[in-house]
Order: sequence, then structure tokens, then C-alpha cells
Amino acid sequence: MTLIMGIVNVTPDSFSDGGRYLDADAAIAHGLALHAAGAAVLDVGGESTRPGAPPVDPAVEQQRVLPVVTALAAAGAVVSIDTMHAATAVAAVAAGARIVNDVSGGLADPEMLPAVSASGAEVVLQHWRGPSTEMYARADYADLAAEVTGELEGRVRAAAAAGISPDRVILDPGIGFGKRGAQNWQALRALERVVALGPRVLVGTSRKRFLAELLTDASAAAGSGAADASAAAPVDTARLDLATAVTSVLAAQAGVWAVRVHDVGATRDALAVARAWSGGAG
Ligand code: PMM
Repeated sequence: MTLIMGIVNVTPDSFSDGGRYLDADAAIAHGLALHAAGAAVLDVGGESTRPGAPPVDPAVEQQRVLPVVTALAAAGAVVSIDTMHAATAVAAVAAGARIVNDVSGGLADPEMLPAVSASGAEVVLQHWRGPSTEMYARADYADLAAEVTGELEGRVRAAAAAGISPDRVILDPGIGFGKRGAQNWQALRALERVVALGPRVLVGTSRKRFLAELLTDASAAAGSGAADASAAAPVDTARLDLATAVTSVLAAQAGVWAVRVHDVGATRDALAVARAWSGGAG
């Protein structure tokens, strides 16, 4: 059964919910609500990874996330810490996090893999081609599926060399990271190949720009104001969450271990429908 990782961003500037949960109490309440709604893992992050976002000092990041990690872990949730900084990962594991979610796959901070290895935590290694200020410039692929799977295999080897066995590794193709527009659909079509590498796989499509682009095109194609300014109106969150629930089901069918989402309820219901369809409910 595909699990749900609920997103708890404690940031002023994440692209879809930045600023809403910067206050620790609000973030904790939000995390508990996602847990109650069916999230098996709560992913707490204190640094936005949105394209062009400035880096955050690890001390500031820790001030944001540690109270939230501590409270959610104490409440019995499985917590992952979304960070590229080894120091933050170590502090979060000490505060109760069980998974380190590094969008750079251990590439941003040379201390990360040794630190994770020593901590005993599990680790998400995401496909990454450089910091958010540079990642689109590096989004050139001759064969995206082969390059993403090959680079992820390289991260599994790097983790093993640091003493992290593949059963502690979770791979992620990194939707929106070093991939533009249609390249994200190519990465999703490559999910089965990523799953075939062996470790568990996580995928995060939630509210991402490629979905907004698709839905904008779909509205225009349906003739809803294509020729006027409303054609360029932003796609609202409810539509993005519906599209996210659909991608979550398709990812589940490709065999992923978990999907990382903002709207846990919508994805929980969509996954339940898919399970019933395939005879897995009740
Ligand atoms: N996406 C974001 C942040 N962290 N971690 C993993 N493993 N996979 C992702 O796709 C991912 C991530 C960016 O989204 P957010 O700003 O809404 O959290």
C-alpha cells in the first residue's frame, strides 16, 4: 500500500504555502491535522527549495524546524526532516526525526551521508542537478529516464560507501528539480525504472508548476476565455490538489512506496478508490 507523506513547511517563502506555518504552534497543529488525515510520515522543512530561493542559514533553519520535529515526534508521528544541511539533519534526528529527506541526494553538503550513516536514520536521496538558482540551466538531458536512473544509482552507491545500506535508502526522481515543463512528465514515465533499482521510491508532484502549466493549457484548450486575460489566471489550489491526487494514484500504480503531498485527505481518498478498483479494499 502506498503511504502518504504530508508536507509541513515552516518557511516564509515556499511556493504554495510559504508563510502559513512559520509560527511553530501553527506548524505543529497543521502536522497533527495531516497525521489525523492519514499521513504516515510528516515531512518538516525550514528552507524553501522553490526555484531561485536564497539559501537559509542552518541555525535559522534549526530554530524553525526543531520545535516542530520535537512536538510531532512526541505525538507519535513518523517525522522526516527536509534539509540539505548535515547539522540540521543530526539535530532533527536527535529531536526525534526518523528520516532525513535531502533533496540534493547528499550532494549539497559533503557531511550529509556520513552524518546520516552515524545517526541510524533512513534517508531520501532525490535526483538533483544543483541549487535552485542553477538547476534549470542544468536541465539538459539526451535520455532523461536513463540519466535520472543512472544518477540515482550513483547516489545509492555513494550512500553504501558511507555505510548506509540500500534498505535505509528511499529514492526520489525530483519532480521540478533540474527539470522543466514536459521533462517532469518524462521523469514520471520513468518511475517504474526507478522502482526497479530496488530501494523504496518517493515522489512529490504536489501543487508543482508543471501541473499548473498543464491545467492552464487545459482550460485554454477547453475555450474558457482563451483569448482574454483570464486564460493566464493562476490555477487555484483546489485544482492543483485534484491533479496531485491523480498523479498520486498513477505513481502508486507504478509501485512507489510513498507520495509527498500538501492535501493529505484528497490523496488518501484517491488512493482508496484505486485500491478498491484493484480489489484491495475491505
Ligand atoms: N519537493 C519540494 C521539497 N522537498 N522533497 C522530496 N523528497 N521530493 C520532492 O519532490 C520535494 C521535496 C518542493 O515542494 P514544497 O516547497 O511544496 O515543499
